[in-house]
Amino acid sequence: ASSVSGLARPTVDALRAKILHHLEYTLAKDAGHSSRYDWRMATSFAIRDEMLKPWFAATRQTYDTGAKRVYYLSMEFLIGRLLEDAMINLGLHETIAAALAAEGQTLSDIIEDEPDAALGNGGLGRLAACFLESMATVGVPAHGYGIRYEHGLFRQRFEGGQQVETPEDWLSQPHPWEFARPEAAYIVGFKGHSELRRGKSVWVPGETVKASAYDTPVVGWQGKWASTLRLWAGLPTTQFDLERFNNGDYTAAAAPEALARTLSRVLYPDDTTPAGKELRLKQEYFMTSAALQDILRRYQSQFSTLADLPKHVAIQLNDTHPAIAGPELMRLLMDQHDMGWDEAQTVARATLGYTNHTLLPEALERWSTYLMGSVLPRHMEIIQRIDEDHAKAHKRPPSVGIVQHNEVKMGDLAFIMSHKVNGVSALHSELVKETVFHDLHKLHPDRITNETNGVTPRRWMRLSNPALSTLLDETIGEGWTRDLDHLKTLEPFAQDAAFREKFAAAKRANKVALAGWVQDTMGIDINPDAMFDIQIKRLHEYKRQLLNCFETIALWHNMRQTPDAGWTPRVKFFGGKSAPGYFVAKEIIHLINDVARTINADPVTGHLLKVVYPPNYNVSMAQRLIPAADLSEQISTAGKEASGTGNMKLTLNGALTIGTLDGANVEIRDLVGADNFFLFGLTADGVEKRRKNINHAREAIEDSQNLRDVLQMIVEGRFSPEEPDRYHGLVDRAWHHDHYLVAADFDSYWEAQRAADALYRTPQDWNRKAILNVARSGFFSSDRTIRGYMADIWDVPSALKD
Ligand code: DL6
Repeated sequence: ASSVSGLARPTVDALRAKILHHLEYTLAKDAGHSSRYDWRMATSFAIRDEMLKPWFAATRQTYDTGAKRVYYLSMEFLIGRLLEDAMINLGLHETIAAALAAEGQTLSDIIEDEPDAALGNGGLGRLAACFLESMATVGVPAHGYGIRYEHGLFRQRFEGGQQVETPEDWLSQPHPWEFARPEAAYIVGFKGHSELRRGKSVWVPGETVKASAYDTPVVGWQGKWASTLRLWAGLPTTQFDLERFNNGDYTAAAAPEALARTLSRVLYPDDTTPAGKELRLKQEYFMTSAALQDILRRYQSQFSTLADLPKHVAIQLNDTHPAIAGPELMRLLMDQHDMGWDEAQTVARATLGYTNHTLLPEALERWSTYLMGSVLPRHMEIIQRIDEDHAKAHKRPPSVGIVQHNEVKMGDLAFIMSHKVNGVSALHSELVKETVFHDLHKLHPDRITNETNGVTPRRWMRLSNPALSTLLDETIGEGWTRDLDHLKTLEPFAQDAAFREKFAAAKRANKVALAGWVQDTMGIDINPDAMFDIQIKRLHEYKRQLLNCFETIALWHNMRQTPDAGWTPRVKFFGGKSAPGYFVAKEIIHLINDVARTINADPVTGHLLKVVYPPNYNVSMAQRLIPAADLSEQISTAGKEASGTGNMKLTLNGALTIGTLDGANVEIRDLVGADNFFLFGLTADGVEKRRKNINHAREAIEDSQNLRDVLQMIVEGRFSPEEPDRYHGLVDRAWHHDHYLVAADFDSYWEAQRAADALYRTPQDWNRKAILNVARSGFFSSDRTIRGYMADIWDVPSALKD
């Protein structure tokens, strides 16, 4: 068997020659007349060549050893830029920089030229991207399956402070990392009907499309292993209608292609509400069916008995979006491979695992039985029979049932068809048992498990924070990059004044760089010695950007009244997009921008407070903001944030957290120590209790002079003088429909913020705590998370020898 081992690294000259070769022979460009795009493409191809060795070796070893494979099915992969990530994992960063410099090119300019691959909305998609990299680092034979959306997450800009969406077009330039695999193509059907032929159900689809594969290799740290991201594009199954075209009916001739391409045209721009629309269901089935057909084809090329599928294959469902995998795998096993019902169900369940990422009831998908029955008639039959079987096998309460009130509950389907169901933080997994899957958990008490999320330290430290990475290397060695637990050895340095100074210098350098970027791109002058207070995430009511915005207003108001009261200067950063149709979230964006405009123009507080909301937050912007953060805002209503991963990235990069006991904040606080975390707010239990008092918001507002002042200023049009009643609706909701308990938590948040202010004024203490945050954040590596899935869910060992 071939084995995957360390890489022989090319020299500067060899890489320079490779880049020139690609410039000439792949791009047909002369070095003297090449644009930045040409240099980026040539550099990417040169790096891609280096990825092939570990990729081939990992593939060969997996075939040769018959190792068990993991398939991660996800409608989202928020991968961001790939060039720098690949260079860093292959250890080629300096070599490439030197090779390009020899050609008069600057690596950082070339890196900046790459568009972000934004095939995801937020945490769920970014987690999938971290997992692919961690599986490649830990040595898991793995494929990620998703959709090759032509338009990823929309671009956000602000017009008069309001979010405006424009299409994202990352594929308008060729994507250098992918390999088209036209030979890997599968027919996916929709609609039609199911009929009995010789006692067997047969689906006769009314529409078909072809799913065609594109592969992107993902190399792990030091190129010891690689995983594959296989994305599907929609193509027509019928040939181009030349006759129609020749008759001048160009639209009809192009219709089948347009229809098929619709499936991979756009990423669904929401991560919290079920689309309820046919296209979304079709997209989910398209990806899932193509992936399962591909998995079975690969399996059968190696093994003969489909009953052994779970011995060799583990399939993980990233949320309910691919939950149709249960009935689809059964359909393929029964209708195409003649397996019996019971065996197909047992095999499918033993193969599938399901990760739940939300407790928000509106985000647990449900499809009307009408839609499911018309788009996927055969699957509807299978779902109904799975449900009947489950009902027969268990004395279940009336609340349990996949099909209820003319709806298919995809969460229940995913649960029933998986051998393991996991939450994504300790608190979330417990709440999953108590709430969304309360009854199913009672029937299957061993099914729910926890795998706390993690983030890859390669991208989220080594790539994005070279200043701190270098300091870590010098202080504790480079081992942390592969084993983030090594950070523990940093702990004693928190007491070392000389180290604290170096640590502070690294943070300051990152802040200076961010301040320069803010000045260049937004024309806002900010003080790098002010506290950088950062809230970056999707705009959602439960994440409570509104609470932060109210506190900003209160702070400004207080500063104006006593500008000489020794305030800690702050810069409040916001970053994030709202779903296009989410009115309330868009209104909050508008308010934050109006508040920023007002505060940033105030000469009285200019040296004390600034508000910065750069548009179009994405992975690359996160890489810029996170290393420069002093304070990490993790302020969701307790019980609502499943885990969070931004909270982990910020902790790892030495920010202190101000947060509620929600999601993975709980574990962060336990690990870094309660003294090194600014806690505030109601607990998940407390939230439930407080909601029972229907006057909770009014009472809290009446008790808080600060909050009353804030609401008064907003309602008077202080931040929107051109339209004084702009936020009347928002203020009315704050008084009467405060579902996320902004008012109830306001005073406690204010106090915690003032504690942060006080600590920041003694930098020795702040830095000591920040260092302890870094030193104790090793647990939040996605390598640890992946090892958890391998042991608890997939039953897969590492393919790497060491
Ligand atoms: O597990 C990844 C990520 C968590 O860190 C976030 O807390 C959670 O909100 C997010 N969930 C989703 C699912 N939304 N829907 N559907 O994005 O998952």
